[in-house]
Amino acid sequence: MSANTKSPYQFTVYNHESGVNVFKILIILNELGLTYKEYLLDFGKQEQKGESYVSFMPNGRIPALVDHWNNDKVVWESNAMLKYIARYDTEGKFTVTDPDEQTDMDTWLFFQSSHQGPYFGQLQWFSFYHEEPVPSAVTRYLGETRRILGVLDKVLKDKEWLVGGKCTLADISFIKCNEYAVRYLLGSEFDFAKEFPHAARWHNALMTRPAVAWVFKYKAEQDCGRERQHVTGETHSSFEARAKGLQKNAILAQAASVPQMVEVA
Ligand SMILES: N[C@@H](CCC(=O)N[C@@H](CS)C(=O)NCC(=O)O)C(=O)O
Repeated sequence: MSANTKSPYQFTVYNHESGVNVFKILIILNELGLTYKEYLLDFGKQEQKGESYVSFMPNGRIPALVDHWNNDKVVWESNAMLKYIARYDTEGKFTVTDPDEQTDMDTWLFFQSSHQGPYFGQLQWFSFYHEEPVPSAVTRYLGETRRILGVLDKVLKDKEWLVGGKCTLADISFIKCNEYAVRYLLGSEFDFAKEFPHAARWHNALMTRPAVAWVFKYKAEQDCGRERQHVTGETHSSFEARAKGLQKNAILAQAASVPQMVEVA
């Protein structure tokens, strides 16, 4: 990659229609009004494992970020990306200055990437995608998912946000996996507000932020229902055929308006 200081947008965000960890990246970029363009990798062609992508993203996964206004600096691991992007949060809207609070923010970012992300992800895998049923794995990860929501609920009992009395990178890092767990992983009987009232109040406050609402709406259009395939039972080929046109429209709409955030009604 070569430096491209002339790029009209600052970042390229490597993404996939179904990407989960990319939500937080799009959210912070929109919250801060930073300019970006997405590059959608084709997982069907295993582009994420291809030589050209892996040459700068050794883990062969999404998301990844290239900062064209900083010598095409590459950043990956979504929470490292959040912290990198926060360099451009000149007003410190989503960061904290007190060193102890900075450590607390890092603690939550590490907890998210070492606990919430992997455990919720394994619950998704064993609930919907693993070839043969493994009930003990589902039980294990269901227990962990509830336990993690319990940890959040407990700390949020006495405070509105995780760190520093305001919404920070730490809060943003949890949004998408919690939303997915509440909507799909924990089943239709699950009552978030009843079981984890403090975590539910915090999550709902995050979801109503305009940038968050915009990213969820935008990603729903981009994803075109892929996330719901396991619920609707739609076959892969029928999905691909239906999604092609819709995705094209969503991407064209986005290309026409990058890098702004549109108002969500
Ligand atoms: N810890 C990583 C997780 C990255 C990750 O698991 N990405 C998934 C999609 S959300 C992926 O690229 N899967 C495709 C693959 O494994 O080939 C992060 O937070 O960025």
